[in-house]
Amino acid sequence: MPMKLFKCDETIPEREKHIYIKEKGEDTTQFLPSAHVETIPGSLSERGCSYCGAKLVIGGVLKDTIQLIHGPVGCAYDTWHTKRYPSDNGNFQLKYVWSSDMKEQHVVFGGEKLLKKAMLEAFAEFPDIKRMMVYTTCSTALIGDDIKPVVKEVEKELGDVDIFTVECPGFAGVSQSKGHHVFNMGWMTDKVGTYEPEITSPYTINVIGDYNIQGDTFVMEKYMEKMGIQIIAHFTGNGTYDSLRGMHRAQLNVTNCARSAGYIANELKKKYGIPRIDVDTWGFDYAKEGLRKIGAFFGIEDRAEAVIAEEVAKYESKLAWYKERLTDKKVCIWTGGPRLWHWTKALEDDLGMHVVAMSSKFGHQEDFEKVIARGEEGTIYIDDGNELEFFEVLEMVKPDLVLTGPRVGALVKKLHLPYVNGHGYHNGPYMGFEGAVNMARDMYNAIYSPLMKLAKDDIRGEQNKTVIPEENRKLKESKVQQSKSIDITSTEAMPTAVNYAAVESSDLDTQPLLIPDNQPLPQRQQIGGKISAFLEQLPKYLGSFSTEYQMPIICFATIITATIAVKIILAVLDVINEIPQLNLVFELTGIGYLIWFVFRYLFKASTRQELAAQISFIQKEIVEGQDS
Ligand code: CFM
Repeated sequence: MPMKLFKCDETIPEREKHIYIKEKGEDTTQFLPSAHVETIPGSLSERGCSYCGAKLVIGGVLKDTIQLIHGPVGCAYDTWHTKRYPSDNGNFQLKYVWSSDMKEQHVVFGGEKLLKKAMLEAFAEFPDIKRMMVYTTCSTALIGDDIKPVVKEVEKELGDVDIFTVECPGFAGVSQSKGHHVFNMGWMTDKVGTYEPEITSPYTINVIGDYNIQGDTFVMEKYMEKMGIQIIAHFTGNGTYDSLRGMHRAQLNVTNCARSAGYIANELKKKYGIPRIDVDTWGFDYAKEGLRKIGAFFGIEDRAEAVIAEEVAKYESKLAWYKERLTDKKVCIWTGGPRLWHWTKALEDDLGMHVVAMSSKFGHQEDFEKVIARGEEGTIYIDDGNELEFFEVLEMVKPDLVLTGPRVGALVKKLHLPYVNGHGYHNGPYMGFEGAVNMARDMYNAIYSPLMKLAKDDIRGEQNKTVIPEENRKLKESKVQQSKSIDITSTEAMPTAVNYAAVESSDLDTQPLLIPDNQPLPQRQQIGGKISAFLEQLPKYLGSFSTEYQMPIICFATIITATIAVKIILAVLDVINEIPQLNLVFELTGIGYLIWFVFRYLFKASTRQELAAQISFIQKEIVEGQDS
C-alpha cells in the first residue's frame, strides 16, 4: 500500500490519505495523495491564508502600486517585505505598505469611512503614484464592509487614479491557493483590456507566474531581449499596473508557475484566443527546453539557439564543478507545490542529486500528478505536511540538505541539517542558466559549511561554560578533519563560491578564544602581554567605572560646585558693599518690587488665586520631575 500513516499521526489517521510513497511500477492513475482540501483539525499546518496568496504572492510584487489593506494592521505588516522580490525602481514595493488600521470601534460601527480616509491619505502622501490595490481581510469581510462603492467614490473624487479591489479574506479558501485564483479572475474581468500597450516588436509575449524572486525576472527579461521578443506584461515580477491591463495584446502566454497564474493564462486564451505554453525555467536542461519552445512558436529557433549557446558556454563548467560535489546528495523539498515538480528532475538530471521527500503546502492534485510522474521511486510525497511529520520524515530519509522556507528552515537548522531557502532563495536568482549555478553554489555552501560540523560539538566544559583544553582538542581535531574533507584548492576556485576551506584554515587559526595556546610563555612576554591587555582595556574600565558610580560622582561634583559658587557670591557682595550709595539703590529697588508684588498678586482675590495656582504648578513640576 503506497499510502503511509506516520507514527506521529496515530491520533489523526485521516492524514494517511495525504502521504504517498512511490513504488515500483505504479503510476498516478492508481494513486494520488489527497490535496487542496481543508486542513485536518489537530494537524499543525504550514499553510498561509487566502488573502496572503493574493497580496503577498501576486499583487504586492507590482513596483508602482499602493497596496492598501483594509483590516487590522497585522494583516498588512505580516505580508510586507517578507518576500524578496526586487524591482528596477528602487524597490518601492518592498519599502511601503498601507493599512486602514481597523480598531474595535470600526468593527462595531463599520470601517468604510476609515477606508476612504486611508485611501485619500495614501494618495496625498504619494502624489506621483496613481495606482492602488485595496484588499479585504477577515475582519472587514465578516462585518460586511462594502468596499467597491468606496473605491468608486475615491476614483471619482480624485479623477486620475485607477484602483483594483481584491475581495479575498483570509478564511475564503483552504490555503493561499484561493488568493491566487481570486486575484487572477478579478484582474481578468476588471482590468485586462483597459489599457493599450505600445508594441515595439513583431514578437510579443506575457510572462505569467514569475515573481522576480531575487531577480529571476531580470534573467528571463535578458533572454527575451536577446531574442528580440517584447514582454508586454510580466505577471507580476518587476511588473507595472498598467502593463498588466494590456495583457490582451500579447501573441503568446509563457506560463511558469501554473499553480498561481495558470488561471489567467486560460482566461486569456478563452477570451482573446492567446495560446499558452508552459515552461520550467529553473535548471539547465529545462531552461534550454523553455527557450526552444518559445523560439519555435515564433519561428526564430536560431535566436533561441544563439542564447542557449552563449549561456551554456558561460556556465556549463561551473555547474559541472558543483555537480561533482553534489552528486548522490539526498535532498528534501518542502515548498508551496510547483517548485516540487519544477526542481525534482532538474536537481537529479543537472546535478545527480536524489530528491527523497517532498511536501507541498497547497498544491492541487494536478501538481501531485506532475511531481509524482517526474520523481524517483521510493520518494515520499506529502500534502500539507505538519511539523511532527517533518521530524519523522527526516529520521526516515536522513537528507543531506533541505530546501524550504525560513520558518521550517529554523527547525531544520536546529537539527544541524543544512538548509537552503527554497522560497526566497539564499543568494539568487535561481532562474535560467546562471540561476542553476547560483542554486548549486548555495546548496554546496550549505552542505559543506564547517559551521554544521562545529554546531554538532558541545564546546561547554563540565565545571563551567568556558572553553577548556579538552574542548580545544576536539575543535582542533574537527578542524583537521574538515581540511581533509574539503579540498577546494585541488581545482579551479569558483568565482562566486565562498571558499570555506580557506576561511576555515586562516580564520580559525587567528581566533585566540577558540584555540588558545596552552604552552607557557616566557616571563617577559607574559608581563608585556598583561600591560598591553590592561592598556587595551583601560577605556573600557573607565567607562564601566563611571557607569557604576554615576550617582555618587554626581553628588560629589554638585557639592564642590555649590561651595565654590557661594564663595564667589560672598566675595562679590563684599566688593559691592564697599561702593558708596549702592546700598541705598538696592534697598529702594527691593521696596519698589515689594509694593509692585502686593498690588499685582495680593490686593485682589482673583490675582491671589492666580498666585496660588502658580505655586502649586511649580510644586507639581518639582515633584514630577523627581519621579521621572
Ligand atoms: Fe508559484 Fe511562487 Fe510556488 Fe507560489 Fe508560494 Fe513562492 Fe512557493 Mo513560497 S507563486 S506556487 S504561493 S512558484 S511564495 S514564488 S516559493 S510557496 S512553490
